[in-house]
Amino acid sequence: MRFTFRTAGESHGKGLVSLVEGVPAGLELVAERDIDPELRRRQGGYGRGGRMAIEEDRAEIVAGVRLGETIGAPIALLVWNKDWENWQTAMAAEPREASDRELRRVHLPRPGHADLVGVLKYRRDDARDILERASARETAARVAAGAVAKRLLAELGVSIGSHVVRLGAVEARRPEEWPDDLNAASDASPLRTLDPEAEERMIDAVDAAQEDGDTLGGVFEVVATGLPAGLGSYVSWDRKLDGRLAGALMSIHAMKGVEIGLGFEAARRRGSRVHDEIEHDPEGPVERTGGYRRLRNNAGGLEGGITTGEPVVCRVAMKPLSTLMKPLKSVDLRTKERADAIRERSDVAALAAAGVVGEAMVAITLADAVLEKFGGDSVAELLRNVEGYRDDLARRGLELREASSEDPYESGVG
Ligand code: EPS
Repeated sequence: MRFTFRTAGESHGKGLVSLVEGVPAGLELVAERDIDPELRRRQGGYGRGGRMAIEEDRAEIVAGVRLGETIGAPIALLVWNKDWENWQTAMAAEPREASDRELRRVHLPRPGHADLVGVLKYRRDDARDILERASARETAARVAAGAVAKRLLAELGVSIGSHVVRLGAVEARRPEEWPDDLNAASDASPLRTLDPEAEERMIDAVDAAQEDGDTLGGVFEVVATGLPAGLGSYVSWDRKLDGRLAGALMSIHAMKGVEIGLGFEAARRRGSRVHDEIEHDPEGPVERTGGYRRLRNNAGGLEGGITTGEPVVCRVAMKPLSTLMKPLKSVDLRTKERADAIRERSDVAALAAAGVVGEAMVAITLADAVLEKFGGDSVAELLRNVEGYRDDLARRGLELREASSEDPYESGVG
């Protein structure tokens, strides 16, 4: 069993569709309670443009759920675009007059956007055909699917949160005391950062970029806690969970880099300052790790592409958005003459929202790894399988065996 999803939908089309497969039967799922709050979180954040004042994203469940519970069938979710009202002619599915086709035509591709490469690849004359689907509006459908994954992971006691660690050149300090509920703390900040002092400078940076007709990117961090050791595998390249997480996160619009745990900093240090020493605590999380744990978590919760039971920590770099109110130079697709790139309504910074999308992609990847390891057509069956694994981990973790004096290897491995 795998947890998979697909989306369809254009930014100013009728709406977005999310088709989620692999969810076992018997999962309680209520759109207003489980999906809509996540969609609302994605719409927030300082630096967003006029569009978010138009939309009030909500998910309509059209298949796969009956009387508040999944039935094991594919789940279809719809998020309607309110802005569609203003685009019915330009974005109509039906054939239209030539003059209508000129409406909202885009022939000045933006450097950094999919506009030009899309026009070349799909043999379109109007970059509107490209940007409508390339738009980050699609991430609403990802967050809807991610909310289903989060609901499933919650059954195992796994939770996922995020926060902004850098916006442009402004770096946030890590709090001295980590909040119990990461999202409750970060959602309270307009930039979803845990450093109130950096938050002020981030707001100033967004204001300054806006004034200059410019945009800003940054870095957010996603943290998943409560995972058992043993998800993912080292045995084949495409089963390594760190690779799968990095791919899922890099697939989000405008993301340019992913670090796991210490990430690139690890490349600078000696091994002794990187690797996390192991200890055993019979009072520790025996059901998740057999009682083994780390004195720190530089590995970001993954060794050999497998969860260690420590929090999974991914940091993701987002480039500045490519729609600039003071545009860069480009080429007019019709005349091939040098011209300013198109200026479209857009955001100055969307990093706060990107963190919420990052949570969704991590949730989907982890839900997939959970189903891969434990299987189950119903939630009851899945949880029975999880329980069996946990009991075994706990039993083996607490079992004491005599160390053999004849052991030829001193390494303790063998
Ligand atoms: C986007 C441009 C803006 C953003 C949009 C992504 O939309 P519009 O062109 O309608 O002003 O608001 O993001 C969303 C609509 C959203 O829901 O996040 C782009 O070009 O990618």
